[in-house]
Amino acid sequence: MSKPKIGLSMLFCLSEPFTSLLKRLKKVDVDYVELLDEGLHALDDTRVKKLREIAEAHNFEFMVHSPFADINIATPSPVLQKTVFRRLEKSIVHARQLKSKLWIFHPGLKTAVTSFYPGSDWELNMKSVRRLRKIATTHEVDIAIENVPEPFPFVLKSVEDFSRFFNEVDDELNLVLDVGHANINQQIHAFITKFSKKIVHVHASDNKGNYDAHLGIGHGTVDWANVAEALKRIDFNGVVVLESIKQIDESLERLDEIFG
Ligand SMILES: [Mn+2]
Repeated sequence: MSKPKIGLSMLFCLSEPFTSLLKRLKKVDVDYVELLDEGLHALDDTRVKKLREIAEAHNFEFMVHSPFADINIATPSPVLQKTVFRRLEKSIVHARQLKSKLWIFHPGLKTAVTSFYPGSDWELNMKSVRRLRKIATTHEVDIAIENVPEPFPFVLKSVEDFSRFFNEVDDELNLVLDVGHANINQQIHAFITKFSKKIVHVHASDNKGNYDAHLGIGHGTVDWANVAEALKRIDFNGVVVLESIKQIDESLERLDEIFG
């Protein structure tokens, strides 16, 4: 069985300007880089061109994490829905131009009016996911949905939520397993077992089970040897992307040891 490939999310430098991201990319020592189309690193045509040049020169492949700040695919507001989709489609187009292996997105969120319209959040989320799938198919980009952490009001968080979701979504949508997020739900193994055929990509960061701290690998309560064992059991052969915001070099080494 092939061992998981290790990648690096540039989340740890999201507070730095785009020029600094470019400098860092010239020095990374991984085969896969996950970019965040967000904040100071939001993509545009000029940036995509520069990123492609670096990726070709340094021989790595990109994955793109969709915008996530104030992006709610389950918004009940038609005008916001329109804006959100304009933004997300632009992101998918840029992912395509970057030859991105995958475009990763979060489920929608409940709002202040959700309780007045029971079930509407679920329906809106489902409708938007189908719409995203269509857009992604048009642009020939692979997309996958990520499990997200407590205490945020996402429509889908637990294994139970995702089971119902995947049963209803009636297509081949896959899952990005965020180990740190699942650690907060205490469902790491439940996610891996239940969605053994769906997990195509893994986000790795540590935390102490209380909040999504994105700590270095080994600095929280995640039992990484166990995670590696479980992923081996399901024949996972996607990329394990480091999503810590501290101890980057040390965490990359640890991932190499754990998954190597
Ligand atoms: Mn993540």
